[in-house]
Amino acid sequence: MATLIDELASAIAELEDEKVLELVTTRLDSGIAPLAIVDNLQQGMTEVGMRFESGDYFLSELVMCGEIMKDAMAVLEPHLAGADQQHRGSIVIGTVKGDVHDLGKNIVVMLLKGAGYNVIDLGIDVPAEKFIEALKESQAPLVGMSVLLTACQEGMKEIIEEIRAAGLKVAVIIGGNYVDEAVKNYVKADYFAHNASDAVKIADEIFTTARGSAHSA
Ligand code: B12
Repeated sequence: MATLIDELASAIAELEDEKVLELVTTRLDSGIAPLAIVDNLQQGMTEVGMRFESGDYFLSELVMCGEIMKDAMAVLEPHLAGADQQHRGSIVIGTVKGDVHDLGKNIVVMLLKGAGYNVIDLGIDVPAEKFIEALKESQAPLVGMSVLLTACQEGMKEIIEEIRAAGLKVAVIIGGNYVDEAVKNYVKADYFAHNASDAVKIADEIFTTARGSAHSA
C-alpha cells in the first residue's frame, strides 16, 4: 500500500470524511487554488482504486469514497464555477452507456460552465440516441464523453460511430481515468484530456477555430 504524502489525499484514501471537509475548507481559506485541491482529492481516489484492485478495499469503500468526493466537490463548486459569464457556445457531455462514474465528468462540467459555456449534461449511462438527440437539438459543435470502465470502451466507440453515421459534424473529446492517445485513436475521437483544465483549454481552441472559420467564410 502506497503512503500518500499529501494530508488531504491521505485523508480521502483513509475515508476520513470529516477530515477531508475540514482540510478542503482550510485550504480554500488559506488561498490555495481550488484546482490544486481537486488534484489532491483525485490523488487520494486513485489510491482508493488501487486498494480496491488489490483487495484491501471492497465496493462499500468505493461507494464511501464517492460520497466523500461529492461532499468535497459541493464545497469546491462555487469556487470553480465562474458567475454570470457570457454564453460562449454549447457543449453536450455525458458518461457513456454502462458506466455510472460521474465525479470526474462533473468537475469537467463545472469548469466548462465556469469558462462560460452552455453545458448540456446528459448524466450517466448515456446511450447513442440520447447524445444524437441532444446534439441535433442544441446544434452544439462539441460533444464530451466520459468513460472509466474499460468494459465500456467498445460502447463508446459505437456511440461515436453512430454520431458520425447520423451525419453530425461535431468534434468529440473524451476523458476518464485511463484514457490516453491510444484510446482516443481506437474509439476514433478527435481529442482527449487528462483532466478538467485541459478539457477547457481544448474547448477554447475548438470554439476559437470555429469562430475564426465562420468569420472567414
Ligand atoms: C469512486 C469510484 C466508484 C464510485 C463512483 C461514484 C460516482 N458517482 O462517480 C462507485 C462506487 C459507484 C463505483 C462503482 C464501480 N466501479 Co469504480 N471507481 C471509483 C474510483 C475509486 C474513483 C473514480 C473517480 O471519481 N475519480 C476521481 C475523478 C475526479 O477522476 P476522473 O474520473 O479520472 O476524472 C478526471 C479525468 O479523468 C478527466 N475526465 C473525466 N471524465 C471526462 C470527460 C471528458 C469529456 C474529459 C475531457 C475529461 C474527463 O477529468 C476529470 C477531472 O480532472 C475509481 C478508481 C480510479 N483510479 O479512478 C474506481 C474504478 C473506476 N472503478 C472500478 C470498478 C471495477 C467499478 C465497479 C465495476 C465495481 C463493482 N464491482 O461493482 C462499479 C461499476 C459501476 C458502473 N456500472 O459504472 C475500476 C475500473 C476498472 C476497469 N479497468 O474498468 C476502478 C479503476 C477501480 C479499480 N482500480 O479497480 N466506482
